[in-house]
Amino acid sequence: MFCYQCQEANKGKGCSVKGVCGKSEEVAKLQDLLIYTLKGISEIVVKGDLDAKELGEVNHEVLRSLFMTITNANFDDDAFVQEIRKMLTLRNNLRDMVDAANKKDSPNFFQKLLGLKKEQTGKKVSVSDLHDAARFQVSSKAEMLKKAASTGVGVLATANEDVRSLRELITYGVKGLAAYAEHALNLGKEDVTLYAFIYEALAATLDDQLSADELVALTLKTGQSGVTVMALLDEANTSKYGNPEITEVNIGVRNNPAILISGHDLADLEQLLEQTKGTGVDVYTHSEMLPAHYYPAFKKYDNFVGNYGNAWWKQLEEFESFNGPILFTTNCIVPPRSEEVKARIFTTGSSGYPGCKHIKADINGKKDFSKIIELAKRLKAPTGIETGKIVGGFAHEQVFALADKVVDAVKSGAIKKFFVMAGCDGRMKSRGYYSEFAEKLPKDTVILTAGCAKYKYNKLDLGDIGGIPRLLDAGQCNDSYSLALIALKLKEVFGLEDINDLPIAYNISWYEQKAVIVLLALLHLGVKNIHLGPTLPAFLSPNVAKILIETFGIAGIGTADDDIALFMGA
Ligand code: SF4
Ligand code: SF3
Repeated sequence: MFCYQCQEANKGKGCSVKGVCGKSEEVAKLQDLLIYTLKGISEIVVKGDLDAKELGEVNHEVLRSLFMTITNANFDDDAFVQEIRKMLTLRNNLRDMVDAANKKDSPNFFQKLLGLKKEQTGKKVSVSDLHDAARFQVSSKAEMLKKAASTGVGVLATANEDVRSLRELITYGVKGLAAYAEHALNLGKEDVTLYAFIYEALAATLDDQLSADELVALTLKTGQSGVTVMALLDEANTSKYGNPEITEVNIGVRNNPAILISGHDLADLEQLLEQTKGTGVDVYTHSEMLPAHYYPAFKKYDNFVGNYGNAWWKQLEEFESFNGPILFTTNCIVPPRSEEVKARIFTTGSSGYPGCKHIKADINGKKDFSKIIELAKRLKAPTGIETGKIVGGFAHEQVFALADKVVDAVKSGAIKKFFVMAGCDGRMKSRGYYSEFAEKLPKDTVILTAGCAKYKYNKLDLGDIGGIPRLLDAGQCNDSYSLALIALKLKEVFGLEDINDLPIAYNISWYEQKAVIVLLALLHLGVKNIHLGPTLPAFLSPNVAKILIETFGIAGIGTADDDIALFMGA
């Protein structure tokens, strides 16, 4: 195996035996083969000139497959074997469609099934001209593992380190994009241009004719789709659940049995709250589900008690003391170390863990959480680990409502600078930098945050500036979109030409591939001089890193004191 897609890649280079995340060699290989299959599907769609609008099931399964390969989302080898089989069947059907169009005979079975007209079924492309990714065939798990280990499949299949770096940067951005698109889809919103882009991007990663410059251009285009998908998800969330508003969230516990819901999927949370209401079972959010408390629609549930614990990487201890069942809707799962805790973990959507019960949706998208609720009733109430409240809900509409106050504070000099500190948290000790940075920032600065990065400083007493809290939490990592809208609004209010003329500095922490799409989206919006830490991605080759540094002013981090001095212009 070789994987270097996340910030915790072994020795800052890559995991080659077992993932630091706990991913086994087998799962890593199956993930590689799944991605390879998706690349083959993408090539057929692109070369066959198939219209993504007509590919409903394929589009949705491609999102799901990509999401399954995001760091800490799914560790279940059987789930990957099944998904590879499913995607190979869909891939072969697409190939048949293109083949049938070539032969100019009547629509084949699958075309009829998809209700496609003859002229929609693609252009002439010979199957023998297609890449191996569009043609290989395996069926058993052993065959899959053998294929995955062959040259040509994994990350190292691309020999040139710069081309490899760009291909992987695009692929990881596409993974993040797919995750956000799946959340939007779960709320009934989709944008076919995003599917078309995913096919274009993944097909391009197989194309040896593309120059490094063309791949750089595609990387920036990935950022453009990142903005589109975050806007789509924002619309999906706010049209269904209302605009996030200033909210105090309880971090203590009550004395009822309870379920802890983790991950990012609000549609799953809604179903869980509906099914637990009136049962005597409480619901707590974990990690990235915290911002759900900010949405008006979830405030009507009396059993929606508060947020338990901290960022994902502290879950081993915190799940022990929670005592009740845990439902993962997405990443980040840490392999449980005791059978007792494992028996309390359930997964749904793209997440999975071997031996943990996985809850699937029926054809109407309905999920039956009764087994989790029944288990909760038999278990003890959570043991409190913290008390008090934290405040959040500063997504775009809430901040716009405070715009006059914010603008006055900037004009009077009460606020000197904003710091966007969005992104992810992680296990590395070096991330203590972010707590120190937040704590040491001058008192006339405001932090804008989103994502699980916030857990490094959201329980510090940072105070306020004339009633405006010094830490404004917009929400989940995808709500970084809100931070971009806030920046664009300030640019408009201050009549500036360039977003980079605002008194906003970007000090972003990353871990997994959703942070990659957020970063690319910010670059697309023209944001420059983003500092990225705690380390630059292992998948950036020196030359690709140089392009990002020279074109966009991307930089790493130093010490908190030095960086504050640098940002404040001392
Ligand atoms: Fe290593 Fe990260 Fe890949 Fe896991 S996801 S195998 S920790 S690089
Ligand atoms: Fe966190 Fe996994 Fe990235 Fe959504 S939950 S930000 S790391």
